[in-house]
Amino acid sequence: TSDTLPTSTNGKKTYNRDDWKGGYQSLKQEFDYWIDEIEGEIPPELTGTLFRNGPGLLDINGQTFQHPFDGDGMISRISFCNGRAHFSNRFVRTSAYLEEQAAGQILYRGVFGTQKPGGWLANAFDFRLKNIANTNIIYWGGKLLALWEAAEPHRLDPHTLDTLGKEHFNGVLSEGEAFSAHPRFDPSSSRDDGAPCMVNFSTKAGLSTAITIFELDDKAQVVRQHTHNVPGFAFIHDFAITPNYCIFFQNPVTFNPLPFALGMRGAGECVKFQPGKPTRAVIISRNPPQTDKKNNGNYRRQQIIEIEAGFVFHHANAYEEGDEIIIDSICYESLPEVEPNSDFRETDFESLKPGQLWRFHLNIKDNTSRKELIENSCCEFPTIHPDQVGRNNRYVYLGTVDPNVSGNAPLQAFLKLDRETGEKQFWSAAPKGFASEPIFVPCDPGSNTGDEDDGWLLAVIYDSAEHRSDVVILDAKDLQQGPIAKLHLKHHIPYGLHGNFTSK
Ligand code: 3ON
Ligand code: FE
Repeated sequence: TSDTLPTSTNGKKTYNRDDWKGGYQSLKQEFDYWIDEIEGEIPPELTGTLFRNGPGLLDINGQTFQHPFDGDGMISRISFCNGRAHFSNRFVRTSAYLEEQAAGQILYRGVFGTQKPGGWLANAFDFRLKNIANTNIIYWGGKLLALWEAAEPHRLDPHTLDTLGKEHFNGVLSEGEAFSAHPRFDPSSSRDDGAPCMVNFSTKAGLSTAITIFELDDKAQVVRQHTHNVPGFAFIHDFAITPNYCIFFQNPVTFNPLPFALGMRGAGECVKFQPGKPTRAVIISRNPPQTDKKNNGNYRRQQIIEIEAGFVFHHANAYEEGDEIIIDSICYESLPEVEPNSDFRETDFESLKPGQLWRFHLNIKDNTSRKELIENSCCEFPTIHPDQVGRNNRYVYLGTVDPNVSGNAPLQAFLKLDRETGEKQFWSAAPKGFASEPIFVPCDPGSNTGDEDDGWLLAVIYDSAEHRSDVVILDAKDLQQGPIAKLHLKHHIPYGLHGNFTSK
């Protein structure tokens, strides 16, 4: 029953799977209200808007999606002003969302195994991609954009959250062209006289993979774009930047499109991890050729260093130090294959390998590398102070398991690591609370002490005891004291993926 928490050989079990499962129910309703159930106090200086994205639907009329990553994108918006907070959520009106809602059934295959009803015959040779806009949401250059890595962004109205259409950046992207869900924001770009710039990428995978890098100025105009070919198939979810480089990890995977073509599996389920095989760190210069002295040719410098990294989705940050690029990444020793008829709601967490935070030192002078384990506990969703992107960051914040867990389990806590002193701080929502990506919000510049951890950590917690979600505000200087405010929503928010805070 849900009152007793069974223990495992692997330390303590701090959750019940049935409790966890509740966070993967669809949220079909759209809300718009001032949050009035608040424990603690919202800091009056906290001003701005937290946008989050994630799968809001996990089924259509009871036809369940095979995997949460196939769920339609739903935007949650929490606005803070004068110590009050307003909540609103809207589904991204992608064309496929509208069609499927009108039909009341699944009409598209999903990348992660969702099939149209009717068996493989009904799915074979249907290569249409459903752009579900479910992975991230950014506000940049006056545009609010919902991102999904395999196709173009959807633009939304920041006030009404209405979907305005697909965004192609004045024809830079073609119809259906990929634009990753993990842009990085360079706080100060030397190519733009120190102005901030957004860097993103797309991949076009085949026998070799084309990686295109886009740099957008603060008006969301693409000001630089270059394409590079790397040998072999690549599945790249995230990347990292430094002032002079973009760094991609090409995971050791193979891709066999046959089961996808034949209607047996989703495209993402045809990606097979190759345990023990090296990862290729692909380092691409952000500078135009003429300033790249080490490169005599007329192409931008590109370098590949082989490392042992397992499988990587997310990077925390990267920076340059002498001849090295240092990059911190969440690595999985192995990645389980998704079985076609398995149900993600029955995930056996303990049988899976945890994601752990590793540091890689990539020596670009002699093409060597070394790695060190930074954090042994299972973690995901690393974040840092936005001003430290591409620079040496002292602090990293992560979603993690309860400190009593060794091994793999759902995220229930937040962890702050001090890379200078080695100090760790935790706050755990176990046993009933389940965590998601934390977002670091720097304090108002006026009240700034100048410390890198002067700010708040914002996150959505699913409270399984009440089957609703809370927005928690933690003091980033002191996670251990617990939330300084807990904002109780009137409903749950299905476990999300990524989001961003804007003070604009
Ligand atoms: O050949 C390509 C293979 C492929 C996988 C074709 C492709 C471009 C269509 C493709 C598509 C990839 C896509 C659409 C990836 C989408 C990923 C996504 C929506 C989310 C990834 C999330 C990653 C993590 C680590 C999430 C963690 C979640 C938790 C810890 C739970 O709260
Ligand atoms: Fe991601």
